[in-house]
Amino acid sequence: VEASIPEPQREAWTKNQFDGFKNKDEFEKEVVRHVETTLARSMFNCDDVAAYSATALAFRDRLIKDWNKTQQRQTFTDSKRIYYLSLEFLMGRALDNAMLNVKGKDIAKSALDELGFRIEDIIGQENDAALGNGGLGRLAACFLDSMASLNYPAWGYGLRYRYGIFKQEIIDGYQVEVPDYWLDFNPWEFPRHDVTVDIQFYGHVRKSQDANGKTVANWEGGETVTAVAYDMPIPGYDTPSTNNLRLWSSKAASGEFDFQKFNSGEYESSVADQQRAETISAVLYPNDNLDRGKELRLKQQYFWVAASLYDIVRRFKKSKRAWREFPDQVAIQLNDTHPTLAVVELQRILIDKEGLEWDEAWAIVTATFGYTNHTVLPEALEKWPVGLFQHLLPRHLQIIYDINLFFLQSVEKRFPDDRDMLSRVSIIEESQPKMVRMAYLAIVGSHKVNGVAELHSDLIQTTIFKDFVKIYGADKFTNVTNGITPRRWLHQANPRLSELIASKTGGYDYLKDLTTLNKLEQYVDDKAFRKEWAEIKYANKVRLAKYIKSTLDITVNPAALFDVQVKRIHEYKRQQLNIFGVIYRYLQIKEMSAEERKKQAPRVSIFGGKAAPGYWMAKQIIHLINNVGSVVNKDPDVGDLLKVIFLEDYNVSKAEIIIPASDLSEHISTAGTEASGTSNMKFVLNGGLIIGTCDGANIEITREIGQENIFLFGTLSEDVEDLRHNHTYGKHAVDSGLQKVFDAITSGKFGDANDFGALVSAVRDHGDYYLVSDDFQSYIDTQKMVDEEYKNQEEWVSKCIRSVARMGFFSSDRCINEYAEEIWNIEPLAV
Ligand code: NTF
Repeated sequence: VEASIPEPQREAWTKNQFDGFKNKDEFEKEVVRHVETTLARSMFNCDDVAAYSATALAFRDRLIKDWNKTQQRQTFTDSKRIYYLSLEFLMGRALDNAMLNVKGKDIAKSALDELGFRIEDIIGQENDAALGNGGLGRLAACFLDSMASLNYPAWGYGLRYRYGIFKQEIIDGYQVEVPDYWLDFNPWEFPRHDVTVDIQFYGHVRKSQDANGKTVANWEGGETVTAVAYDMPIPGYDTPSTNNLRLWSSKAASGEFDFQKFNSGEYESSVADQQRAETISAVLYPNDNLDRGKELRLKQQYFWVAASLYDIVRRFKKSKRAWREFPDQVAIQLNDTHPTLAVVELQRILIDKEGLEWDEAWAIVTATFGYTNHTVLPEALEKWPVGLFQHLLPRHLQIIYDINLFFLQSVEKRFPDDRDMLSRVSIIEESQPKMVRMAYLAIVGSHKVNGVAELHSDLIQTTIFKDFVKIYGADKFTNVTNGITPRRWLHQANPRLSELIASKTGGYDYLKDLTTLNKLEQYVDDKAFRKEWAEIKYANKVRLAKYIKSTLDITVNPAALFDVQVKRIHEYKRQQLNIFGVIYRYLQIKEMSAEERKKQAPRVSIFGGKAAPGYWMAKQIIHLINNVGSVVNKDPDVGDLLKVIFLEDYNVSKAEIIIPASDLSEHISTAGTEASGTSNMKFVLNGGLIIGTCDGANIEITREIGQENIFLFGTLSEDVEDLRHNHTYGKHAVDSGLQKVFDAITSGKFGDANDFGALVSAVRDHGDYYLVSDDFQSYIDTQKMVDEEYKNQEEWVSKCIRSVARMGFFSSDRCINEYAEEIWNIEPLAV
């Protein structure tokens, strides 16, 4: 307000508004201007990188206009906002997305052409913003796209990691990790050096009496680190709404303390302080579905949460409303338990800083937060040692103890006869050492808890959070099945298919209401349409085949069935089942006569995905896949019948090439382990079929597209426990087909058998926790069905079209509307 221009001078501002380019010529002018002035280059030294930079800057200018307007409008109307707190945002590239969302890609394409560049090459220059591990981070990115596209006043809050998820190299069949320094040139972020928050760690709590004799807690001393805001514009599709993603970067607090150190000759230790501060936002933890409990991770969490809440509260206070109106203005969604400290921090602000009474404050807190659970895997549920909390966040630990005390008191009143209940639901686990159970804290501190697919939401209510359903009633728990943005995952990744769909459904409006895809169903029997459809799939496969040739120097036949499994490598996702199946197929081919071989359907098995650097078993799986590939791919008996490909460094931009090229994708987790999965949705939406287990969103995909259009197999989730029990008591013999696979591995056919001993014995000797042996036969049988059905291409393509037509439900727009209505109580605000 202090910086606003006085009335008489505003006219000069209004008449000089920058409007951005409106046509090709204006765009060209913008690009040339950026090359020559912003980048200080010329037509004599403009390479692809410079052309990318200038193009990005021109589109950025466009976005900023809408972004400013959107933010001004949100401030002016003082409407309720949703704040999405996520430690991961797996955004991928921004330029293509920005061009498509503002409908400027055609202009850019012809302009760049005239200036001497191919738009695909220019798009390819951008580094992925890879600030996430997998599904959880990509979901957050899809949500940002949907919130902006649906005009919800929404902000994302996260960390600005200097290093995103590592880059994966495959050397001699092994994964090697390379740091991902992605910030060299990032035109999409705006440093806000004026938006900073000082964050405190360690120290101690002093209690004193205020003027009214009330005890107040004061947290003082310790270390201070400064959070600096970096903002990224998030454009909506075909709307001026442009939301903000605010990422915090850490730097040393510039207090007098530093000065004294410099002056007193402690230069080195002063620089060391600086580095310690910068370490907080230096690196994304590379684990997917695993909690490792490192102190720096807890520091990251508090740093990010405290800065975000300070920002949110500061914004709320500008409106001068009463505190009890806070939940009418602010909704905060916790993406998993990573931001759960926000619950404690808001309670601390309200009672320690703003002087509210506990109960009044707590009512505000619980009305503000919602919590999304993304996993039931015990190793992924966050717990922090009480001692670490005491050391790092002493005041927060006190508040957690109080939250727990009041919670347990209320439980005891309602269930006086259930003696075990209190210890079961306590936020503090009475173990050695004692632990803070973050999921329980998140449940107690939120008004809604949701899972991410129907089966998963049922499972959390009947297993890990069962007691809380008894305590709070079923209404506090709900399901919001995940979704994906059709803008990136169809329109951007598969432009030709998008164009074909638009030509049949009446334009690109289907991108705003994905349920209108159902209009496609009437063309299933249209031969010409099917032919066009098949041609597009083939072209996408040719593109992937070229990519495989250029990166791995392996020739694959685009007419073969492309069978794809790309996702983080994890035992529960069972890439080992897939590769064992591939080995089985190979052994069968080897046994066949030349005549029999001719009848076989050729296949390319494509894998991709990163293993967490400390996950040894996952790395063994990668190694086995690569070794199998190097044997199979050069075996003359096999030829085109089978190729095994491991694509290096799977990420969002590679997914955009791989997914549209798949005929069959694998989503084969042990039933009950994959909370939802979202790539399953992407593959079907791009006209590929699925082989999968009855797990996560596969179940709802089946319900939507029909069971005749999906290849389901394997154990059901309700039977998993009994089967595991059988293994424990030795009541299971390894499947005979799988035994042949193991024999081949142990004979050294795929390299030193010792290398893969652990993979074999996990199944054979150590209880087969993921039920690979139990599901092997039905997996192989189902793959046989796939082979047969793929031979009938007309029927196969019909299935693909029908499936796509029925995928409307899986748009992240549907998903965000459900959150908005059921959890956030928030309305769209058109700009
Ligand atoms: C993941 N969870 C699940 O494993 C996926 O099934 C799901 O699709 C995504 O979340 C998004 O909901 C996690 O990454 C975590 F952190 F919870 F383990």
